[in-house]
Amino acid sequence: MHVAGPEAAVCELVVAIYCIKRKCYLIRKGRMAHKIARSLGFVTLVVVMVAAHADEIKLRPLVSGLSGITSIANAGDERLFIVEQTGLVRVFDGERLLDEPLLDVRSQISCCAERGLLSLAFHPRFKENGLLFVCYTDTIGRVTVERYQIFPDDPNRANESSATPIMQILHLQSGHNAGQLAFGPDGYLYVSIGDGNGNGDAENNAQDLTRYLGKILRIDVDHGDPYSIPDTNPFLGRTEDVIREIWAYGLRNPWRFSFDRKTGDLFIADVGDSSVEEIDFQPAGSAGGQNYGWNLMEGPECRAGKDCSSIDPTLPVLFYYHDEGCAVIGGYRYRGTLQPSLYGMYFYADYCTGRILSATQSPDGTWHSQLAGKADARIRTFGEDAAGELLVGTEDGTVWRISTNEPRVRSFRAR
Ligand SMILES: [Ca+2]
Repeated sequence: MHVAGPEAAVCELVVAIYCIKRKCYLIRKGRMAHKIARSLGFVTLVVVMVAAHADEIKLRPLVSGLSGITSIANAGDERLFIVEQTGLVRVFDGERLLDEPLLDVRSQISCCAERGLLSLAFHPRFKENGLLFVCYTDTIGRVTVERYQIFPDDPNRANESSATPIMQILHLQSGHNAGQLAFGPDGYLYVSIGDGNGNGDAENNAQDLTRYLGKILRIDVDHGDPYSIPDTNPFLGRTEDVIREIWAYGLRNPWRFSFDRKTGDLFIADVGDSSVEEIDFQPAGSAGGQNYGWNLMEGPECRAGKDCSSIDPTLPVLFYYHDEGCAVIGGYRYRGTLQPSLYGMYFYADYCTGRILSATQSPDGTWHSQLAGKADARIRTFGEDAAGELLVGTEDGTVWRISTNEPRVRSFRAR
């Protein structure tokens, strides 16, 4: 697969302009045009156009008119499943937005601010077993993971009577629910849970291995009732009373995380407190157990008044300060085929500024970001379609496709 470097974006269009008797002509045939014009004795002006940015992207609206979008998922086919924070999962079948939702949990949730219906993940063998998982804040404030099964004779409807609670974690504060679900390349379900409070994690949940909050959890939903703990979970062998579901800890509000569909690497976007937004990286094959530092550290720095010498933190690979935004929204590493110049880049965004950044890894292992584009609406989430093309979901209820130069695509509006 071709991996484009920054140089791939330099546009080598050369335009020759020549003038005869006050009439000017423009030849777009590149360097040859310039040569011909000059050989004829014309005065030429050569304009070399360089793309304004190495990998500038455009957002093309695909579906609009929905309510605030928190998550976009695919089930391995042409459909997109769009999660509305207020409790509906809407179905875009590739041609139109269906009137009937896949699922309606409006009566089961508390909403909104940072609560509500937060994400959706299809089982890796969804085509065979029809299982899907949602995460929402329930009416008493528990971050809840629930399993549903699709109707065998209606693949666009989940059977609400199949609802099976998987996990309910009490989370009394309205902020920092996180609530991302994603299956890893190991087939286990990963769940992100925020630190549970907005005051610098005053209860020290994120560093406490006896609490669920401020963590990424990993569970096996194919065994046990309702799940089992994978026997390779990092804290399984501890004799202390630790939460055995914990995969990684020291997180504040890991609102969105994703796996690289090609390599299995894990990218965690942890929303910062008063100063730093960060992206954490975990290579595929990691044994887990990373401490990402919160609430002793924020980004790469030890927080004022904290003693960071007691921990061995895994530092973020990317971070930015609040003069450039307010809250990081994690995206995906692009592995599609329609935008070859973007291949291998990790995309993420800032909620307040709408800035979309693309990150690449240097041969020495360090990561670097560049501005790739900007949304006029507040970005809540990214998504991937089945082919790995990237989508953006915004607070105004629009799903956008990320593209570079493709022609304008047809867009649809919810009724
Ligand atoms: Ca951190």
